[in-house]
Amino acid sequence: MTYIPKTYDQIDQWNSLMFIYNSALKQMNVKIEVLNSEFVHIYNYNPIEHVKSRLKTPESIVKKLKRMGCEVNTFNMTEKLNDVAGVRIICSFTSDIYQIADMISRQADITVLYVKDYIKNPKPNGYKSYHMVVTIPVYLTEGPVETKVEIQIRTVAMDFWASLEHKMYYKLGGDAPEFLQKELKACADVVDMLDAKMYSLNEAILQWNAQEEKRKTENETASRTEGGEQPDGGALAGEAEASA
Ligand code: 0O2
Repeated sequence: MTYIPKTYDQIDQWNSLMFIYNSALKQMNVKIEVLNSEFVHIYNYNPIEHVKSRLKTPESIVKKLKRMGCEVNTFNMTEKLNDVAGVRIICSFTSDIYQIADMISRQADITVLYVKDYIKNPKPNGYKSYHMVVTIPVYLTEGPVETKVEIQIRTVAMDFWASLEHKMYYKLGGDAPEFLQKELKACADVVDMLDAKMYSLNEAILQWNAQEEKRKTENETASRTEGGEQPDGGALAGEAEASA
C-alpha cells in the first residue's frame, strides 16, 4: 500500500486501513467472478470450484509481526505483511491453476509483486499451493490506493490437505511431533496422487468426448450421402455441373 489518504489522519487508522483492504478484496472477487464467467461463456467449462476471501484477524496480524521481529504498528502491517487481504481460489485440476494465475496477471490494473510456486516446489511438509502477491488499485475520493492482496490458488485436494494441516498444526501449537509430520507428508503424497489421477481421468474423458463427436459427425455425413444428399458444397457443385 503506497499511502493512506490525508483526510483519514483524523480518524481511526486501523478502521481506515481495514476498509481499504476490504475494498480491495471486493474488487478482486468481482474480477475473479468475471474471469470465471467469461471462461464458461467461451469454453463451456468452469475452472473455479469456489473462492474464499478473508481479512487477517488483528490477533493473527500481531502474531505474525511479532514472529517477524517487527514492532506492531500500522506502518509495519502495510509494509511487512502481504496477506492482510487474502483470496483463495479453489479449482478442479492442477492445469487450471496456471491458467487462472495467467488470466489474473494479464489484467491491466493488477501488478504482480511476486509469486511463490509451492506446486513446482512443495514445502518439505508437503504443502502445495500457488501464491501470488499482487496490488490492485482501490479508487477513493483522493485517488487510487494500490493495495496488496495475496492470492492462493490450489486444487480441491490440495485445499483439503492444507485446511486440515493448518488446523492440526495450530492445535499442536505449531510444533508437531516427528511421527505426525511424517504422517501428514504421507497424506500430502496421497493427495498428490489423487490430483494426478483425476487430471488423467479428465484428459481421458475429454479425448473420449472428442472422438465421440467426430464419430457422430462422420455417421451423420455418411447417412446424408447415402440418402442422396451431397456432402458440403455438393449442391453448388451440382448446380455448376447442370448449368455447364
Ligand atoms: P494464516 O494463519 O493462514 O494467515 P511472505 O510475506 O510471502 O514473504 P509468508 O506470509 O510466510 O511470507 O508467505 P507464504 O509462505 O506464502 O505463506 C502465506 C500463507 O500461506 C500462510 O499464512 C498460510 O495461510 C499459507 N501457508 C504457507 N505455508 C503453509 C503450510 O505449510 N501449511 C498450511 N496449511 N498453510 C500454509 P500465515 O500467515 O502463515 O497463516
